[in-house]
Amino acid sequence: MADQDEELDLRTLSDEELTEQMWDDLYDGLADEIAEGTKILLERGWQPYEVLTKALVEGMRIVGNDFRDGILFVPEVLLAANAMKTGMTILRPLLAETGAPKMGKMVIGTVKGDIHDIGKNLVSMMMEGAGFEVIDLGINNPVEKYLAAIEEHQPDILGMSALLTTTMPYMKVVIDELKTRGMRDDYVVLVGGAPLNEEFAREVGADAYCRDAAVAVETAKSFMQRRHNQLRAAAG
Ligand code: B1M
Repeated sequence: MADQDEELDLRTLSDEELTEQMWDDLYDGLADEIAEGTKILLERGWQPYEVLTKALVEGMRIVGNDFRDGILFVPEVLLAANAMKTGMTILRPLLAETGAPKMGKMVIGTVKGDIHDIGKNLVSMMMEGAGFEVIDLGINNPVEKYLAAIEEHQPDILGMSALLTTTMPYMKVVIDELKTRGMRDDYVVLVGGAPLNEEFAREVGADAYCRDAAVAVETAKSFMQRRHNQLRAAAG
């Protein structure tokens, strides 16, 4: 780790050293340094997605491990999350800049009782980048919020995120309500979050579990393709 008393010029570091320095800076919650590191990597020709995954997401994984092991606590993790968001703010327009035709519409939100939003925000960004219109409901969403957004925006896809084993069962509450109202088959339901897996997604009645943001994009695209094919077959 760099000597805290010395002013470290991030530009003098090699790509590998800079990436490792960014993991340290994320760990220390240094938002300005993360912003600078993100910009430097972009200037050096890194793809936005590469900066996101190799510098930011990997740094957050390290933070997550030490949080789990009781080395870091909530205030420190909040600072790390804030630093990560600073980097994501720079990457967001670049990831969304593909100019792809609109692929479909998605409503997404973190479920009730859960305030984790970094992963969901990443999914939103990547979906926008892939040409989806995204309506992001934020965190801590009760079933009523999802239903109101579905009614208002008529999306193709409903996405739900949960990071806690205590909140992930709430996804079933939302899906069951859609079933009760006879609306379940009108939408593709995709779920994600670190504690989930495919089996859980099947059990709660989702269409698919998405391991990460890239998988979410691929899964959403393939469901949209299927929808278009079905509509074409029905029309002709
Ligand atoms: Co929380 N936290 N946290 N936390 N936190 C975890 C989740 C935990 C695993 C840490 C640990 O113990 N190792 C643990 C959960 C344990 C469990 O349930 N078994 C935990 C805990 C216990 C808690 C509190 C209860 C701590 C406390 O208060 N004692 C508390 C709960 C608050 C609440 O929600 N009610 C809490 C609070 C917090 C902070 C506020 C400090 C902060 C959140 C800040 C924020 O999000 N704005 C925080 C953080 C940052 C974490 C860790 C360290 C990092 C999460 C993260 O952002 N990862 C996390 C440890 C970990 O996951 N390793 C942890 C980076 C992100 C890019 O990955 O979110 O997995 P992820 O998203 C991925 C995929 O999962 C997927 O794609 C994303 C991008 O590739 N994905 C989707 C996610 N959502 C999707 C939706 C989709 C598709 C894919 O829809 C289609």
